[in-house]
Amino acid sequence: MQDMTGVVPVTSMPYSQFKEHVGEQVAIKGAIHNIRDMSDFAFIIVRTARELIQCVYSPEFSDYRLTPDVVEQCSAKVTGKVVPSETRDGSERYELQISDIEILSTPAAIPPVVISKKQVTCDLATNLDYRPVTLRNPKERAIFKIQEGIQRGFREFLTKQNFTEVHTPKINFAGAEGGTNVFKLDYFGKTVYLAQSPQLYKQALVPVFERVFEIGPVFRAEHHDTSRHLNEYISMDFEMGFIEDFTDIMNMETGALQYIMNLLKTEYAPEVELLKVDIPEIKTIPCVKFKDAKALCMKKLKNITDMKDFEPEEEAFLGKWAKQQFGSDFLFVTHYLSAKRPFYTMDDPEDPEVTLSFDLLFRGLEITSGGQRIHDYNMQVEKMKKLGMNPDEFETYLMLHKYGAPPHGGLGLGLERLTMHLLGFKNVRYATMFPRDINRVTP
Ligand code: AMO
Repeated sequence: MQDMTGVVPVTSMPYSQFKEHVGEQVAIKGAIHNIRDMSDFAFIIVRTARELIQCVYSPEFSDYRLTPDVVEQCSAKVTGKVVPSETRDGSERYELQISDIEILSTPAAIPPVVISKKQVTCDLATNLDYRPVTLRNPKERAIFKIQEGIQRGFREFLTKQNFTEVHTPKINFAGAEGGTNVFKLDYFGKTVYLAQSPQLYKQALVPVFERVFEIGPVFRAEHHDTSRHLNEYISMDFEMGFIEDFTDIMNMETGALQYIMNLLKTEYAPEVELLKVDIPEIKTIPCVKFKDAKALCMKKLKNITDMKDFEPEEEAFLGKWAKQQFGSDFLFVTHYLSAKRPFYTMDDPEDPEVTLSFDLLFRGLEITSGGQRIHDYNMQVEKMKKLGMNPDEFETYLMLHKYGAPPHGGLGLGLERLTMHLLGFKNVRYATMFPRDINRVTP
C-alpha cells in the first residue's frame, strides 16, 4: 500500500467547470437518473452530488454502444466531450456527448416510486415510507441542501460573533422544559429522560465560555399528530452572558437570520431557484407585546379560548398582520405570561405576571422561543418552589446560580419549522429528512 497523502484526487468533473473544458473529453461519476430513448439517440441524465447533467448518446459520437445494463439508478462513470447545449431560452448550458459508460454498480430492483420526474408526486406517507429513495429526487434533495444552508449560516454567524460551539448530553436527569412531553428511559434500572432541549446545559456553559451555541437533536413526546410537531427535531440554540436585557438576544437572532438568508441567496442559488424559494428581506424585525397581540387577535378572531397563549390561527393572523402593517415576514412577540413560561425564565421586575421572554413568528408560525434567564440562586430556588418543583432534584443545574452566573439569556430555533415555512410547506414532515412522529419510527 502507498503512504496516505491526504489528497483525494477528483475523478468526477464538477459541472461548474464544464465551461472551461468545451471540446475536451471529461469524466463524471453519478447515478443514471433518467434515460429518454429517442430511437436513433438517447438523453441520459446523470445525477451527481448537486446537479443533473445532460449526456447524449448517439452511435455517431464514438465506437461505444449503449448496453442493456445502463438502467436508471445504476452508478456509472460517464466519459464524453463537453459541448454547449441547445436551450429553449437561450441560456448557457453544457452537455456531454457520450464516448463511454462504465457501470460501477447495478440496482437489484426498480424504485417503488418514480423519482426521475421533476418532482415526487406520491402522497406524503408514501414519500416518507421510501425516504432513502425519494430523497434522491432533485427537488426533495434541494430541501435538505437549503436546510444545510440554514444550519451553516447559524453556525458561521455565531462563530463570527465569538460563540463557542458545544454539544450537551441527550440523556438527562430531568426534563428541561417541564410538561408531560418527555420521553422516559430505563438507564440501568434508573429513570432518566431524553433531552427536551439543551437548556440546562447551555446555561451552565455561560460562565465558562460566555457565548455558546448548539445545533442538535432534541426529543418531545408529543402525543398528538399535528402538522407542526415532531417527536425528534433539530434545535438550534444559543445562550449568551452579560446581556443588557433580553432584546440583545432578539438582536442577535435578527443578525443570524439576515446572515442565513443572505447565505442562501448567494451560495444556495441552484436550490433556491429549483424550489422557487421566496427568501424574506430582513431589515428590522418588529416587536409587539403578548398582551397587545392577544387583544388584537380577540378583536379580529372568533372562538379563541386560550387566554394565556396563542392558538395556531392567532399566530397565522399575527403573521398576516405583521406583513400588512410592517411589510415583515417575521414578528417578535414579547412578555409572555409567567404562568406559561418555564421555570428558568426571568419575570419582568416591573410586572411579575409577565416574563422577559419572546417568541419569533415567521409567516404566522412560531419558530423560536427565548428570553432572559434567572441568574440569581435564591430567585431561582424560590421560583422552583412556587412551581411545585423540588430544587434538590436540580442540584447540578443550580450550581450555575450558586457559584455565580452573569445576567444571560438565549433562544431555541426549530430548524424544521423554519425550513417548512421558508419553503411554504403545510406540514413540517416535508422539511424533515427522516421524521419521527407518533406513528413513525422508520425508515
Ligand atoms: P420551545 O420549547 O418553545 O423552547 O422550543 C423552541 C422551538 O423549537 C421548535 N419546536 C418544535 N419543532 C418541531 N416539533 C416540536 N415538537 C417542537 N417543539 C418545539 C419551535 C420552537 O419555537 N429551551 C427553550 C428555548 C430557549 O428559551 O432557549 C425551548 O426549547 O420552533
